[in-house]
Amino acid sequence: MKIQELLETKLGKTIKEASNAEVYYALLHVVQNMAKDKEVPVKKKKIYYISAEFLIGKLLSNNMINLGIYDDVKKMLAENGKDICEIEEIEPEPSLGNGGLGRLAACFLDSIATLGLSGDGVGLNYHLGLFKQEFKDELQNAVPNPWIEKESWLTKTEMSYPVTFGNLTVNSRMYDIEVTGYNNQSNKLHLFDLESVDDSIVKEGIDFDKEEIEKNLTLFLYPDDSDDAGRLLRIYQQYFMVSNGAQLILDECVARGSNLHDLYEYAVIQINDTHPTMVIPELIRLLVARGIQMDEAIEIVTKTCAYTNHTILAEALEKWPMEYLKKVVPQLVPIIEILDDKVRRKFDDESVVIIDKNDVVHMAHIDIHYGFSVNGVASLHTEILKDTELNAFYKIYPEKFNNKTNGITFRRWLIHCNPELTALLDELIGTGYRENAEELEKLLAYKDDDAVIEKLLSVKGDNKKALCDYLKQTQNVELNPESIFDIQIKRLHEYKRQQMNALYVIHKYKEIKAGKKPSTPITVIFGAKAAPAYVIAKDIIHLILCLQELINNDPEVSPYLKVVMIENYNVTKAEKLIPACDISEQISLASKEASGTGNMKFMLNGALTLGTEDGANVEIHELVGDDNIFVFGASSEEVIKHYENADYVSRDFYEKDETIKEAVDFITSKELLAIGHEENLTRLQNELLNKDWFMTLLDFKAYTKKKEEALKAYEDRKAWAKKMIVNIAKAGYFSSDRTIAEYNNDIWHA
Ligand code: GL9
Repeated sequence: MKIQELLETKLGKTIKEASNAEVYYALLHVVQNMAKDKEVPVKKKKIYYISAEFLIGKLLSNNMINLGIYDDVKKMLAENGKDICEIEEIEPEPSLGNGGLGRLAACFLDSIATLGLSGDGVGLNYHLGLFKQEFKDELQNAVPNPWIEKESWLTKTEMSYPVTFGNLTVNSRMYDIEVTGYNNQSNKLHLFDLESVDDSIVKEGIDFDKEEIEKNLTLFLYPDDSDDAGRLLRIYQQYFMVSNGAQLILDECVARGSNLHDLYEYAVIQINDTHPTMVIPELIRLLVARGIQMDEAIEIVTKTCAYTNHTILAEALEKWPMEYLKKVVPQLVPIIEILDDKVRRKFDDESVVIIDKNDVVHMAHIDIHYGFSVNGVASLHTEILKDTELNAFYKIYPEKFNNKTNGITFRRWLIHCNPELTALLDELIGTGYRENAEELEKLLAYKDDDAVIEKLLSVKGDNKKALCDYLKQTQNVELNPESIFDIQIKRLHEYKRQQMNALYVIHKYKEIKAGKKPSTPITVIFGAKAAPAYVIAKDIIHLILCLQELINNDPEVSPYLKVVMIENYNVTKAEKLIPACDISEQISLASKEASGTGNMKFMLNGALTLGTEDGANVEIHELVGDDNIFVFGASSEEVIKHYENADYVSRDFYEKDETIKEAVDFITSKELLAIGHEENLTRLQNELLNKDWFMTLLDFKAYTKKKEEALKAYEDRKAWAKKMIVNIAKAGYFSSDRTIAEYNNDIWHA
């Protein structure tokens, strides 16, 4: 049956007569069923990608693109008076992730299916998501983000497992989301949930009783962990996720013919950061319960599990006090003790133990000793892991360490979000790049073609206009599409240095006030959520919102400079921002950003990177060459030395440099204090002066200098467009299809 007929049968009326919402839900069902028909039975080995986050974004258009029906449906809807963009707006965005790590997991599922591999995601079904960000009084306000509707992409399954915490046993419920591959089979994302969860316990903002585990277990991703109850809740969540995952994996492998002694021939489990680490002792426990000897169980699990490290920041290398584990998962404690004991017998090195002398359990150490692969997510990051952070482990297990530079799916981050650029590429180089991303290189042939340059600039211009319209509608801000769009969108964290960009804005504001006007107006756009317990991150948002208020309402300045902080930045907003960007801000302190993936999305959409030699920026730089990127700042070696010698003193930079001093002083100027709160602004200023742990002032001068260079380069439109072409042409390397092919060749062998 044709899609129109299927839809109209489902609707019980014609598409013309139906509302946008009715069409959306009817399409959802039709597309969901088409995806289900594409599921291919597994041969033997299956990949299980287990992760606390899956930042999947809206699914309708993505699935239609992957199923190859998007263009037809769009046309058919238009013929019936319906605009596909308006129908997309109806879909709520699933709120199952926070940042790059979660979005990476989503891109990976897309590529696993696209490459025809059999691989499912395993995670949790958070009812209220991360949180929804609202701005009030120039401050971030966190409220619940309910996203699950009666009819949704989630399919309730028959699967349910018992999970025991101390003396409480709960029964889970598994929900599935179809994961479509581009022109290929589909896999599944399994999200575990608890039917007794009750959102009505959420009172003020996102506050709730953290001890009511049966009611709160799957309410929020990353519940506040600033107290004991919050930290315990995170362990409850993690164990719930991995115990369900482990039971599912064993059942499926047995059903496929495994005798469990050969589990590793039927399953490979990729552990996404340390949140799912307890899957290792849990699997060991379950194997022993099914009659396998402890030593053999440990060996089987070690051959089945592989670990990806996503950060060198201590906050994500989780460590749990043994007393917490004794409370939540007493059944794992004897196993973790055995794992620790084996390590202690083999290695006389306190830095690699599992349970340290303070009775704290190092989750990453479990992954490294009892997994067969450890990978970083960009070349520089993997080198830093080997040389410094995980050096003691690298010496023990050099063969386990490998790099897998991150990637992004071009289906969402080009074909879907930038149809105009996609059409231009199709016209110039054919459609082969859609399946073989390296074919984008063919675009290089057009570097000196004036007609192509003209078209490319006009596509960018159209995308900027579309963003202006969207922001006018959603945030009531008026932007100039002829200005330079300088965009920094990512989680808010001091290491990512949104505060350095804000100091630049101050610097520019002061210059304009003093009569030095930029020849092309500049629009600086930020989008970021701050963890609700991260005080300085929220102060940085406050500063940006105050600057937005001050600058946009100053008739002397606003024709030349505008500042916008996007409210509730998410995947859907990223899809509108990235195609419209000129300058991609990737300004983390070198050594701190493991990879970054936004940097890749911007490059692919023809933005030029202004960045430090950090994470995958290093690889972008190598690919495009010095002339097509703006690189600045201290190197990772210098930064690591500063930390080792503890010799960075931010106040010295402040005292020695007038520009820095002026910008930092302005944070508590009468202009900003008239708009914002003294407490927040003073606290942030003091942090920069007395601590500045991520060395903002160290790189500030180099940053402003490089940014001026980029702004100047923008004036020569033709030369700029050539740089855009090189960036797009070289972005093929960053397809997640390449990354997943590497995971499969080197680690999974599925
Ligand atoms: C992150 C890194 O900070 C990013 O640099 C990296 O690109 C991604 C994906 O590998 O992983 N590590 C990490 O803990 N997060 C990352 O984004 N955090 C969250 O997403 C919460």
